[in-house]
Amino acid sequence: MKTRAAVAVAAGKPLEIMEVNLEGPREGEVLVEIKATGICHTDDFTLSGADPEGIFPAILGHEGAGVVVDVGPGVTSVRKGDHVIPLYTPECRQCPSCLSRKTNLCTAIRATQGQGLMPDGTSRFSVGGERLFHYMGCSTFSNFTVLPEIAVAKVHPDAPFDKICYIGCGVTTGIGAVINTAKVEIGSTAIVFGLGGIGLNVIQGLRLAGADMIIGVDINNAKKEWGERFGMTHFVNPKEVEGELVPYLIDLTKRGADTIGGADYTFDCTGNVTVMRQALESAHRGWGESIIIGVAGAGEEISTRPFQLVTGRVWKGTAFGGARGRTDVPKIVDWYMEGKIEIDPMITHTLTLDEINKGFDLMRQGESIRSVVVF
Ligand code: NAD
Ligand code: 022
Ligand code: ZN
Repeated sequence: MKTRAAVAVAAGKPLEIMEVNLEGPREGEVLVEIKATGICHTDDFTLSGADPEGIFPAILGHEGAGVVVDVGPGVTSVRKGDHVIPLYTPECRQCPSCLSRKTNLCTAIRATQGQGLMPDGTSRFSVGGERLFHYMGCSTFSNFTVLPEIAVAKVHPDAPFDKICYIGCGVTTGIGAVINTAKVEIGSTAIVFGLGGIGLNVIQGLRLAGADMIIGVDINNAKKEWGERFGMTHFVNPKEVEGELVPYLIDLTKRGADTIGGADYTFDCTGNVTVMRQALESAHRGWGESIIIGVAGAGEEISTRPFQLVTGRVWKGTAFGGARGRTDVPKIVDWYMEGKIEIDPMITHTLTLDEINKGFDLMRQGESIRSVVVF
Protein backbone atom coordinates (compact mmCIF):
# COMPACT_ATOMS: atom_id res chain seq x y z
CA MET A 1 0.00 0.00 0.00
CA LYS A 2 0.91 3.68 -0.17
CA THR A 3 1.11 5.94 2.88
CA ARG A 4 2.13 9.51 3.60
CA ALA A 5 5.19 9.89 5.80
CA ALA A 6 7.83 12.36 6.94
CA VAL A 7 11.12 10.86 5.77
CA ALA A 8 14.50 11.60 7.36
CA VAL A 9 16.48 11.49 4.12
CA ALA A 10 19.86 12.39 5.63
CA ALA A 11 21.40 13.72 8.86
CA GLY A 12 20.93 17.44 9.43
CA LYS A 13 18.25 17.89 6.75
CA PRO A 14 14.59 18.74 7.36
CA LEU A 15 12.12 15.87 7.11
CA GLU A 16 10.58 15.45 3.65
CA ILE A 17 6.87 14.69 3.42
CA MET A 18 6.18 12.13 0.69
CA GLU A 19 4.18 9.11 -0.31
CA VAL A 20 6.04 5.87 0.47
CA ASN A 21 5.35 2.17 -0.04
CA LEU A 22 4.42 0.02 2.93
CA GLU A 23 4.22 -3.77 2.79
CA GLY A 24 1.52 -5.53 4.81
CA PRO A 25 2.09 -7.28 8.14
CA ARG A 26 3.93 -10.60 8.15
CA GLU A 27 3.76 -13.32 10.82
CA GLY A 28 3.42 -11.83 14.31
CA GLU A 29 3.05 -8.28 12.94
CA VAL A 30 0.25 -5.73 12.85
CA LEU A 31 -0.57 -2.85 10.50
CA VAL A 32 -1.51 0.29 12.43
CA GLU A 33 -3.08 3.51 11.18
CA ILE A 34 -1.29 6.18 13.21
CA LYS A 35 -3.79 8.89 14.20
CA ALA A 36 -1.40 11.14 16.15
CA THR A 37 2.28 11.31 17.12
CA GLY A 38 4.32 13.41 19.50
CA ILE A 39 7.72 14.85 18.61
CA CYS A 40 10.43 13.97 21.17
CA HIS A 41 14.08 14.96 21.66
CA THR A 42 15.39 11.60 20.59
CA ASP A 43 13.88 12.08 17.13
CA ASP A 44 15.87 15.32 16.84
CA PHE A 45 19.01 13.74 18.33
CA THR A 46 18.90 11.14 15.55
CA LEU A 47 17.90 13.59 12.81
CA SER A 48 20.75 15.96 13.73
CA GLY A 49 23.36 13.26 13.06
CA ALA A 50 24.64 13.38 16.68
CA ASP A 51 23.29 9.87 17.33
CA PRO A 52 26.09 7.44 16.37
CA GLU A 53 23.47 4.71 15.88
CA GLY A 54 21.30 6.83 13.57
CA ILE A 55 20.58 5.23 10.18
CA PHE A 56 19.26 6.99 7.06
CA PRO A 57 16.99 7.17 5.16
CA ALA A 58 14.49 6.38 7.88
CA ILE A 59 11.00 7.13 9.15
CA LEU A 60 11.43 8.54 12.65
CA GLY A 61 8.86 8.97 15.44
CA HIS A 62 8.26 6.82 18.53
CA GLU A 63 5.39 8.52 20.41
CA GLY A 64 2.21 7.50 18.58
CA ALA A 65 -1.33 6.23 18.93
CA GLY A 66 -3.60 4.63 16.36
CA VAL A 67 -5.87 1.80 15.23
CA VAL A 68 -5.05 -1.74 14.13
CA VAL A 69 -6.22 -2.11 10.52
CA ASP A 70 -4.75 -5.54 9.67
CA VAL A 71 -2.94 -8.38 11.41
CA GLY A 72 -0.49 -10.96 10.09
CA PRO A 73 -0.66 -14.73 10.67
CA GLY A 74 -0.38 -15.92 14.26
CA VAL A 75 -1.38 -12.63 15.89
CA THR A 76 -3.63 -13.32 18.89
CA SER A 77 -3.38 -10.43 21.36
CA VAL A 78 -4.88 -7.68 19.18
CA ARG A 79 -7.39 -7.54 16.31
CA LYS A 80 -8.66 -5.12 13.66
CA GLY A 81 -10.21 -2.05 15.23
CA ASP A 82 -8.23 -2.18 18.48
CA HIS A 83 -6.76 1.14 19.61
CA VAL A 84 -3.04 0.82 20.31
CA ILE A 85 0.08 2.69 21.38
CA PRO A 86 3.35 1.56 19.72
CA LEU A 87 6.11 0.53 22.16
CA TYR A 88 9.79 1.30 21.58
CA THR A 89 10.39 -0.98 24.55
CA PRO A 90 8.42 -4.13 23.64
CA GLU A 91 7.15 -6.72 26.12
CA CYS A 92 7.33 -10.32 24.86
CA ARG A 93 6.76 -11.90 28.30
CA GLN A 94 9.04 -14.80 27.26
CA CYS A 95 12.66 -13.60 27.05
CA PRO A 96 15.01 -13.93 30.06
CA SER A 97 14.65 -10.18 30.74
CA CYS A 98 10.84 -10.21 30.76
CA LEU A 99 10.82 -13.39 32.86
CA SER A 100 13.33 -11.97 35.35
CA ARG A 101 10.74 -9.43 36.61
CA LYS A 102 13.79 -7.25 37.35
CA THR A 103 13.82 -5.12 34.16
CA ASN A 104 11.50 -3.81 31.44
CA LEU A 105 14.23 -4.07 28.79
CA CYS A 106 12.80 -6.92 26.71
CA THR A 107 15.45 -8.45 24.45
CA ALA A 108 13.21 -10.38 22.04
CA ILE A 109 13.70 -8.05 19.03
CA ARG A 110 16.47 -5.80 20.33
CA ALA A 111 19.12 -6.54 17.69
CA THR A 112 16.94 -5.92 14.61
CA GLN A 113 15.19 -2.92 16.20
CA GLY A 114 18.55 -1.19 16.66
CA GLN A 115 19.33 -1.84 12.98
CA GLY A 116 16.09 -0.18 11.85
CA LEU A 117 14.61 -3.48 10.72
CA MET A 118 11.67 -5.72 11.55
CA PRO A 119 12.43 -8.93 13.52
CA ASP A 120 12.84 -10.95 10.27
CA GLY A 121 15.68 -8.61 9.24
CA THR A 122 13.81 -6.70 6.52
CA SER A 123 12.05 -3.34 6.22
CA ARG A 124 8.38 -2.84 5.29
CA PHE A 125 9.02 0.72 3.99
CA SER A 126 10.45 1.78 0.63
CA VAL A 127 10.30 4.66 -1.83
CA GLY A 128 11.20 4.47 -5.53
CA GLY A 129 12.72 1.03 -4.98
CA GLU A 130 14.99 2.26 -2.16
CA ARG A 131 14.66 0.76 1.33
CA LEU A 132 13.66 3.08 4.18
CA PHE A 133 14.62 2.08 7.73
CA HIS A 134 12.26 1.76 10.67
CA TYR A 135 13.08 3.74 13.84
CA MET A 136 12.99 2.55 17.46
CA GLY A 137 10.65 -0.18 16.23
CA CYS A 138 7.87 2.40 15.79
CA SER A 139 8.19 4.87 12.84
CA THR A 140 5.17 6.90 13.91
CA PHE A 141 5.91 9.79 11.50
CA SER A 142 3.97 7.74 8.95
CA ASN A 143 0.18 7.58 8.59
CA PHE A 144 0.46 3.76 8.49
CA THR A 145 3.20 1.63 10.05
CA VAL A 146 3.90 -2.04 10.69
CA LEU A 147 4.80 -3.17 14.21
CA PRO A 148 5.57 -6.47 15.93
CA GLU A 149 2.59 -7.68 17.98
CA ILE A 150 4.75 -7.55 21.12
CA ALA A 151 5.37 -3.84 20.49
CA VAL A 152 1.79 -2.60 20.75
CA ALA A 153 -0.27 -1.88 23.86
CA LYS A 154 -4.04 -2.20 23.48
CA VAL A 155 -5.70 0.79 25.14
CA HIS A 156 -9.14 2.22 26.07
CA PRO A 157 -11.14 2.72 22.84
CA ASP A 158 -12.56 6.11 23.90
CA ALA A 159 -9.20 7.72 24.70
CA PRO A 160 -8.30 10.66 22.39
CA PHE A 161 -5.35 9.80 20.13
CA ASP A 162 -4.01 13.37 20.05
CA LYS A 163 -3.46 13.22 23.84
CA ILE A 164 -2.60 9.60 24.62
CA CYS A 165 0.14 9.47 22.00
CA TYR A 166 2.26 11.29 24.63
CA ILE A 167 1.90 8.17 26.83
CA GLY A 168 4.00 6.38 24.18
CA CYS A 169 7.09 8.11 25.60
CA GLY A 170 7.08 11.24 27.79
CA VAL A 171 4.20 10.59 30.18
CA THR A 172 5.14 6.98 30.89
CA THR A 173 8.83 7.83 31.24
CA GLY A 174 8.21 10.58 33.81
CA ILE A 175 5.47 8.92 35.85
CA GLY A 176 7.10 5.49 35.55
CA ALA A 177 10.44 6.79 36.86
CA VAL A 178 8.60 7.79 40.07
CA ILE A 179 6.37 4.72 40.47
CA ASN A 180 8.46 1.87 38.98
CA THR A 181 12.09 2.96 39.28
CA ALA A 182 12.22 5.11 42.42
CA LYS A 183 9.13 3.58 44.06
CA VAL A 184 8.52 6.87 45.89
CA GLU A 185 6.66 6.56 49.22
CA ILE A 186 3.99 8.89 50.62
CA GLY A 187 5.58 11.84 52.45
CA SER A 188 8.89 11.74 50.53
CA THR A 189 10.93 14.78 49.55
CA ALA A 190 12.03 15.04 45.90
CA ILE A 191 14.00 17.30 43.57
CA VAL A 192 13.35 17.36 39.82
CA PHE A 193 16.09 18.86 37.61
CA GLY A 194 14.73 20.12 34.27
CA LEU A 195 11.04 20.99 33.93
CA GLY A 196 10.38 20.05 30.29
CA GLY A 197 8.17 17.40 28.78
CA ILE A 198 9.72 14.73 31.03
CA GLY A 199 10.28 16.68 34.26
CA LEU A 200 6.67 17.90 34.39
CA ASN A 201 5.52 14.29 34.19
CA VAL A 202 7.92 13.36 37.01
CA ILE A 203 6.27 16.15 39.02
CA GLN A 204 2.76 14.86 38.41
CA GLY A 205 4.00 11.33 39.21
CA LEU A 206 5.34 12.63 42.54
CA ARG A 207 2.00 14.29 43.30
CA LEU A 208 0.27 10.97 42.50
CA ALA A 209 2.70 9.10 44.79
CA GLY A 210 1.99 11.52 47.66
CA ALA A 211 5.36 13.26 47.93
CA ASP A 212 5.38 16.13 50.47
CA MET A 213 8.04 18.42 49.09
CA ILE A 214 8.50 18.60 45.31
CA ILE A 215 11.33 20.95 44.38
CA GLY A 216 11.73 21.87 40.72
CA VAL A 217 15.08 23.14 39.39
CA ASP A 218 15.33 24.89 36.04
CA ILE A 219 17.45 27.66 34.52
CA ASN A 220 14.34 29.03 32.80
CA ASN A 221 12.06 31.03 35.13
CA ALA A 222 9.11 30.46 32.81
CA LYS A 223 9.10 26.86 34.08
CA LYS A 224 8.05 27.92 37.62
CA GLU A 225 4.42 28.36 36.61
CA TRP A 226 4.52 25.10 34.63
CA GLY A 227 5.86 23.15 37.59
CA GLU A 228 3.30 24.61 40.00
CA ARG A 229 0.53 23.64 37.59
CA PHE A 230 1.39 19.94 38.16
CA GLY A 231 2.23 19.87 41.87
CA MET A 232 5.67 21.45 42.38
CA THR A 233 5.92 23.03 45.86
CA HIS A 234 9.25 24.93 45.52
CA PHE A 235 11.15 26.34 42.53
CA VAL A 236 14.89 26.97 42.32
CA ASN A 237 16.69 28.73 39.44
CA PRO A 238 20.38 27.75 39.77
CA LYS A 239 21.36 31.04 38.10
CA GLU A 240 19.73 32.98 40.92
CA VAL A 241 21.23 30.97 43.79
CA GLU A 242 24.10 32.72 45.58
CA GLY A 243 26.93 30.24 46.03
CA GLU A 244 26.78 26.52 45.22
CA LEU A 245 23.51 24.86 44.17
CA VAL A 246 23.97 21.52 45.99
CA PRO A 247 24.43 22.93 49.54
CA TYR A 248 21.49 25.25 48.85
CA LEU A 249 19.24 22.30 47.95
CA ILE A 250 20.49 20.21 50.89
CA ASP A 251 19.63 23.07 53.22
CA LEU A 252 16.19 23.50 51.64
CA THR A 253 15.34 19.83 52.29
CA LYS A 254 16.18 19.86 56.03
CA ARG A 255 13.00 18.96 57.91
CA GLY A 256 12.19 18.75 61.64
CA ALA A 257 14.91 16.95 63.56
CA ASP A 258 16.87 16.13 60.40
CA THR A 259 19.80 18.51 60.27
CA ILE A 260 21.61 16.58 57.52
CA GLY A 261 19.31 17.43 54.62
CA GLY A 262 19.12 16.12 51.06
CA ALA A 263 16.13 14.73 49.18
CA ASP A 264 14.83 11.18 49.43
CA TYR A 265 14.63 11.09 45.62
CA THR A 266 16.16 13.25 42.88
CA PHE A 267 15.59 13.04 39.12
CA ASP A 268 17.72 14.29 36.23
CA CYS A 269 15.46 15.29 33.34
CA THR A 270 18.04 17.38 31.46
CA GLY A 271 20.53 14.92 29.93
CA ASN A 272 23.33 17.24 31.19
CA VAL A 273 26.09 15.27 32.98
CA THR A 274 26.94 18.18 35.31
CA VAL A 275 23.31 18.28 36.41
CA MET A 276 23.36 14.49 36.91
CA ARG A 277 26.17 14.97 39.44
CA GLN A 278 24.27 17.76 41.20
CA ALA A 279 21.22 15.48 41.36
CA LEU A 280 23.19 12.64 42.95
CA GLU A 281 24.90 14.91 45.47
CA SER A 282 21.66 16.58 46.56
CA ALA A 283 20.21 13.18 47.52
CA HIS A 284 20.07 12.43 51.26
CA ARG A 285 23.10 10.87 52.92
CA GLY A 286 22.43 7.25 53.86
CA TRP A 287 19.45 6.53 51.60
CA GLY A 288 18.82 9.17 48.91
CA GLU A 289 18.31 7.79 45.41
CA SER A 290 19.04 9.71 42.22
CA ILE A 291 17.40 8.59 38.99
CA ILE A 292 18.94 9.49 35.62
CA ILE A 293 16.23 9.92 32.97
CA GLY A 294 17.94 12.39 30.64
CA VAL A 295 19.90 10.94 27.73
CA ALA A 296 23.40 12.45 27.50
CA GLY A 297 25.26 13.12 24.25
CA ALA A 298 27.37 10.36 22.69
CA GLY A 299 30.62 9.77 24.59
CA GLU A 300 29.75 11.86 27.65
CA GLU A 301 30.64 10.55 31.12
CA ILE A 302 29.32 11.08 34.64
CA SER A 303 31.52 11.46 37.69
CA THR A 304 31.36 11.95 41.44
CA ARG A 305 33.52 11.08 44.43
CA PRO A 306 33.03 7.43 45.52
CA PHE A 307 32.41 8.86 49.01
CA GLN A 308 29.00 10.01 47.74
CA LEU A 309 27.99 6.37 47.18
CA VAL A 310 29.88 4.93 50.13
CA THR A 311 27.76 7.15 52.34
CA GLY A 312 24.63 5.52 51.03
CA ARG A 313 23.45 7.51 48.04
CA VAL A 314 22.20 5.38 45.15
CA TRP A 315 22.63 6.19 41.44
CA LYS A 316 20.04 4.61 39.12
CA GLY A 317 18.88 5.03 35.53
CA THR A 318 15.60 4.33 33.85
CA ALA A 319 14.44 3.54 30.31
CA PHE A 320 10.79 4.22 29.45
CA GLY A 321 10.19 4.74 33.19
CA GLY A 322 10.79 1.07 33.90
CA ALA A 323 7.36 0.40 32.37
CA ARG A 324 6.38 -2.96 30.89
CA GLY A 325 4.58 -1.55 27.89
CA ARG A 326 1.75 -3.98 27.21
CA THR A 327 0.94 -4.24 30.92
CA ASP A 328 1.52 -0.69 32.19
CA VAL A 329 0.65 1.61 29.24
CA PRO A 330 -3.07 0.62 29.20
CA LYS A 331 -3.20 1.42 32.93
CA ILE A 332 -1.73 4.88 32.38
CA VAL A 333 -4.31 5.53 29.64
CA ASP A 334 -7.02 4.54 32.15
CA TRP A 335 -5.52 6.92 34.75
CA TYR A 336 -5.82 9.69 32.17
CA MET A 337 -9.43 8.75 31.36
CA GLU A 338 -10.25 8.75 35.12
CA GLY A 339 -8.67 12.18 35.61
CA LYS A 340 -5.88 10.86 37.87
CA ILE A 341 -3.25 12.38 35.60
CA GLU A 342 -3.27 15.34 33.23
CA ILE A 343 -1.97 15.50 29.69
CA ASP A 344 -3.93 18.14 27.78
CA PRO A 345 -2.17 21.28 29.11
CA MET A 346 1.27 19.86 28.26
CA ILE A 347 0.37 19.54 24.59
CA THR A 348 1.16 23.11 23.65
CA HIS A 349 1.09 22.72 19.86
CA THR A 350 -0.95 20.60 17.42
CA LEU A 351 0.31 20.39 13.83
CA THR A 352 -0.40 18.68 10.52
CA LEU A 353 2.14 16.27 9.02
CA ASP A 354 3.13 18.98 6.53
CA GLU A 355 4.06 21.24 9.49
CA ILE A 356 6.19 18.61 11.29
CA ASN A 357 9.49 20.50 10.80
CA LYS A 358 7.92 23.47 12.61
CA GLY A 359 7.38 21.10 15.56
CA PHE A 360 11.11 20.33 15.59
CA ASP A 361 11.92 24.07 15.55
CA LEU A 362 9.57 24.75 18.48
CA MET A 363 11.26 21.96 20.47
CA ARG A 364 14.78 23.21 19.65
CA GLN A 365 13.84 26.74 20.68
CA GLY A 366 12.32 25.50 23.95
CA GLU A 367 8.97 27.04 23.01
CA SER A 368 6.91 23.86 23.33
CA ILE A 369 6.37 21.32 26.06
CA ARG A 370 5.00 18.85 23.49
CA SER A 371 4.04 19.25 19.84
CA VAL A 372 1.70 16.64 18.43
CA VAL A 373 1.12 15.87 14.75
CA VAL A 374 -2.44 14.82 13.95
CA PHE A 375 -2.88 12.83 10.73
P1 NAD B 1 13.09 19.55 27.47
O1 NAD B 1 14.05 20.24 26.60
O2 NAD B 1 11.63 19.75 27.25
O3 NAD B 1 13.38 19.94 28.98
C1 NAD B 1 14.65 20.08 29.53
C2 NAD B 1 14.56 21.15 30.62
O4 NAD B 1 15.81 21.20 31.30
C3 NAD B 1 14.30 22.57 30.07
O5 NAD B 1 13.20 23.15 30.76
C4 NAD B 1 15.61 23.32 30.36
O6 NAD B 1 15.40 24.68 30.65
C5 NAD B 1 16.13 22.55 31.57
N1 NAD B 1 17.57 22.66 31.80
C6 NAD B 1 18.56 22.71 30.87
N2 NAD B 1 19.76 22.82 31.46
C7 NAD B 1 19.54 22.85 32.79
C8 NAD B 1 20.39 22.97 33.92
N3 NAD B 1 21.71 23.08 33.79
N4 NAD B 1 19.83 22.95 35.14
C9 NAD B 1 18.48 22.85 35.28
N5 NAD B 1 17.63 22.74 34.24
C10 NAD B 1 18.15 22.75 33.02
O7 NAD B 1 13.41 17.98 27.39
P2 NAD B 1 12.48 16.75 27.79
O8 NAD B 1 11.58 16.40 26.66
O9 NAD B 1 11.86 17.01 29.11
O10 NAD B 1 13.58 15.58 27.90
C11 NAD B 1 14.52 15.57 28.93
C12 NAD B 1 15.52 14.45 28.77
O11 NAD B 1 14.91 13.18 28.97
C13 NAD B 1 16.16 14.37 27.37
O12 NAD B 1 17.54 14.11 27.53
C14 NAD B 1 15.46 13.17 26.75
O13 NAD B 1 16.23 12.58 25.72
C15 NAD B 1 15.32 12.28 27.96
N6 NAD B 1 14.36 11.15 27.85
C16 NAD B 1 14.73 9.95 28.41
C17 NAD B 1 13.89 8.85 28.37
C18 NAD B 1 14.28 7.55 29.03
O14 NAD B 1 13.60 6.55 28.83
N7 NAD B 1 15.32 7.51 29.85
C19 NAD B 1 12.65 8.96 27.71
C20 NAD B 1 12.28 10.20 27.17
C21 NAD B 1 13.14 11.28 27.25
C1 022 C 1 13.05 8.18 24.26
N1 022 C 1 14.29 8.10 24.76
C2 022 C 1 14.75 9.35 24.92
C3 022 C 1 13.78 10.19 24.52
N2 022 C 1 12.73 9.45 24.12
C4 022 C 1 14.98 6.93 25.05
C5 022 C 1 16.17 6.67 24.42
C6 022 C 1 16.87 5.49 24.73
C7 022 C 1 16.37 4.61 25.67
C8 022 C 1 15.16 4.88 26.28
C9 022 C 1 14.46 6.04 25.97
C10 022 C 1 17.10 3.45 26.01
C11 022 C 1 17.62 3.16 27.27
C12 022 C 1 18.28 1.95 27.19
C13 022 C 1 18.17 1.50 25.90
N3 022 C 1 17.47 2.41 25.16
C14 022 C 1 18.74 0.23 25.39
C15 022 C 1 17.73 -0.85 25.47
C16 022 C 1 18.36 -2.20 25.23
O1 022 C 1 19.50 -2.27 24.81
O2 022 C 1 17.65 -3.21 25.49
C17 022 C 1 17.16 2.30 23.81
C18 022 C 1 15.89 1.85 23.40
C19 022 C 1 15.58 1.73 22.02
C20 022 C 1 16.55 2.03 21.07
C21 022 C 1 17.79 2.46 21.48
C22 022 C 1 18.11 2.60 22.82
C23 022 C 1 16.22 1.85 19.62
O3 022 C 1 15.20 1.31 19.27
N4 022 C 1 17.03 2.31 18.70
C24 022 C 1 14.81 1.53 24.40
ZN1 ZN D 1 10.86 10.00 23.46
